[in-house]
Amino acid sequence: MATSTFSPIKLTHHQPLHPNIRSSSDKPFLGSTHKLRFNSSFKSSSPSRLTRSNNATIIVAVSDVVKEKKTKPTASNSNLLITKEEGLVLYEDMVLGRSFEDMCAQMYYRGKMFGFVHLYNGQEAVSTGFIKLLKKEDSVVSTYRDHVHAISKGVSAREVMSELFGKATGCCRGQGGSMHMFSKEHNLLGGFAFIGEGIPVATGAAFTSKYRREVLKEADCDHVTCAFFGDGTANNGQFFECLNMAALWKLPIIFVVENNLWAIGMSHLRATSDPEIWKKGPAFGMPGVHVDGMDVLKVREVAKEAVNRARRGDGPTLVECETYRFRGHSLADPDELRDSSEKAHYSARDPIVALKKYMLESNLVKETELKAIDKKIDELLEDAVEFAEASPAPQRNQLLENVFADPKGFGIGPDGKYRCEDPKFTEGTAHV
Ligand SMILES: Cc1ncc(C[n+]2csc(CCOP(=O)(O)OP(=O)(O)O)c2C)c(N)n1
Ligand SMILES: [Mg+2]
Repeated sequence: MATSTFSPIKLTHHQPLHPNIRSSSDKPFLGSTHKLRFNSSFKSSSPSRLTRSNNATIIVAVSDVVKEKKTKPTASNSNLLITKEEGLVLYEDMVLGRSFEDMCAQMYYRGKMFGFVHLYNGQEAVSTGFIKLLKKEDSVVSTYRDHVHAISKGVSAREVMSELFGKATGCCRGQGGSMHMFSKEHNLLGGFAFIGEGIPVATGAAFTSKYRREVLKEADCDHVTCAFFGDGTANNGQFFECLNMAALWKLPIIFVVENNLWAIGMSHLRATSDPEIWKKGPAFGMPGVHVDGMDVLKVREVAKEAVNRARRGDGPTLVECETYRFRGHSLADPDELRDSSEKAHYSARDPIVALKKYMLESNLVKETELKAIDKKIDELLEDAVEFAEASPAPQRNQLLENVFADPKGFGIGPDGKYRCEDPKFTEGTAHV
């Protein structure tokens, strides 16, 4: 049994949680200053390592990686965590995500989109930190807060904006809308409106990769899946069922909890018996990691380890990213429940500002280079809006497509014939 190889969890520098369930602003929740680190015992569970790691402690949280690496005396820029090129990719992706959402808010308030729209502002370091490490063949499963995951995975801003406008050129031909971004081409396996719904889909995708590699003998199939979901969702039963299956079958999956401390208006501390979500990893026999989700470099370090672990065939990891959303739950939420001091605390830790500061202070880039990226993104988003605006609405009969795999699923009409055989039905003009 995989679980027998794990020894009890031992945390260092563990800060006790606030015992009360008052405002989470009383004290920083988990405190992103923890200095817990990956332990080498979790780097591989291949048989040889397993024997050696029997007495080792599974470590479960992270990481003042950036700070620690910076202090190492090395030549030139080699002490930095990223190269210039990597830094620019991260910066561009985060600014694109943020600016896309700001543009989306403008368009929503101008009546260009319908239904609920949930923005990702503030959480960009998580999407960018993980997804920019993935290959195209790797899968991402998101939630209803999915625009930025889609963009990080390579779906164009045009296609995402068009989808939001409900246009035929959207990534789901206008049939999905804000909460259901999907792209087969980019292995974006969906945004999901029901919380927790994506977790089993992600687990299935990870099972597919393992099945292809081990049963169908596709040796190069080392694809991994990242499942993103929130703190509130981590109280849902599907999460636990999938942790169990993923650990049992050593699936190549990373469960990424974006703990923004709130589930709509419900504080995480009030709703969860043990708010440290990462602890559930070791309980199921996989590493659990807590990371500062406002720091893209830290997220990326953790993500690298977890992705490599999955790719090597060593199994799943649970990563809890402590983050914050800078806007209300959805664009319909006046956001009156959260303390202004809490909001101020996290907005001072804006992940984009932090990365920019890091790159400038380490002389990795020049301000003009970053400004050029900002400008490029402004233009790209203007273009995305124009494209969405000018795109056609879907044909009415499209409503009947992609509902059932077998069109006979539409059933038999009052005339005793299959509805799908009536041309008016497929045109969308039949009375049903
Ligand atoms: C199965 C199900 N139950 C309830 C809801 C209503 N609901 C929508 S969002 C949400 C809170 C989710 O919070 P969290 O997982 O923390 O994600 P966040 O919105 O913070 O990103 C709930 C309960 C739902 N969408 N699906
Ligand atoms: Mg939440």
